[in-house]
Amino acid sequence: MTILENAQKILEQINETKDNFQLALKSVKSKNDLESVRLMFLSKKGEIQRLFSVLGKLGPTDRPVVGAELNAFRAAAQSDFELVQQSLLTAEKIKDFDVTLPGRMPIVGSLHPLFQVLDEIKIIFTEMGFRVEQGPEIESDFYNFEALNIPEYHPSRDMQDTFYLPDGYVLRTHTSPVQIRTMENQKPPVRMIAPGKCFRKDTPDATHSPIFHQVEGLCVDKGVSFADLKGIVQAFAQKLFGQEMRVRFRPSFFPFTEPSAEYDFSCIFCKGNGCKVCKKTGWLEISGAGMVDPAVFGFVNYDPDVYSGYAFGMGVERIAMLKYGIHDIRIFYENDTRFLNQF
Ligand code: FA5
Repeated sequence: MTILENAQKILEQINETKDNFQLALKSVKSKNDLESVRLMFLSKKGEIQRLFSVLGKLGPTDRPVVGAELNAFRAAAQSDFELVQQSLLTAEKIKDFDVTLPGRMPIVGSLHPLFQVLDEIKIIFTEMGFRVEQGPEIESDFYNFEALNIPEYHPSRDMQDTFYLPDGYVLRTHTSPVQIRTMENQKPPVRMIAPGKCFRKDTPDATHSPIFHQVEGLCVDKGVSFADLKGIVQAFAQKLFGQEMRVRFRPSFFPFTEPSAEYDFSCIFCKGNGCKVCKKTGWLEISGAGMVDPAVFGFVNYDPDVYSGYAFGMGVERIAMLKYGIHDIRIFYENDTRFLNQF
């Protein structure tokens, strides 16, 4: 037989072996079948190796051509073999799967209690006709202080211990700057609330945290009075806590309201008798409030002879503490899942 005839013959044998291999692989039903295919075709004494051993009989021109064909066949055969092996393993695993085993419970998260309360607050106020506004947490000195009638070097700046940032910026100490931003962009009447994060260099204790949340409220229109403020606060407190919740107003001072007040909700822990949380007063301080100072209207071009308004800034953590009977504000931020899972 000539060298050329030899090459032709080996190529035919390769094709024949390919067909036989595919047939054998298709009929595999078990691990044993698969092992027989491996032994017959892919092992050291198998068909493919036997074909390699006759390569030596070929001349230098044919050997690389047939060799390449044989290498490609071996690689393809190996990969087809592994595919069948994998599907057998998977089928076996499914067969071994114990459907009577108890399932693993997925860990389901829930909204943080603070945000649950915040959602309730938003619903109550939107139902009473207030829009929800937002402002930046990094605020300019102008919006956080100046436009709220708190000039530089004025002692009232010390009321809120501030985190100062470069270039005249601060971490906002309250949500009141959103009053200014809203009035700059809207003509009266205005009825808005602005929930958000605030930052102060306050030493953490049971009722103070350096990061906390407030909900600002602002209502400006013709003929708005302090009685409207008291009415809205009382309505809000009773919608959130029920009819038995009592509210008290105390005189206070804020540079951006005149007159100014603070209001407290009755302490639900001791029913007003005095305890550790309310510092024996029977009340928990919730908010600053007052009638918008005419000087503030000056910054936003509202005519104080035509319009009047009230504003308030409530502490959300304090409200959530009352709502859920929590004695220490710090627990909101500890990420303790034993606490969070209860909500
Ligand atoms: C203010 O922040 C004023 N901007 C509120 C205001 C708005 C007055 C509009 C008038 C008109 P004050 O510093 O009192 O006020 O804070 C308001 C409320 O935020 C407090 O009553 C309290 O509930 C909450 N609060 C203040 N500091 C903290 C703190 N460190 N941790 C938790 N809550 C706080």
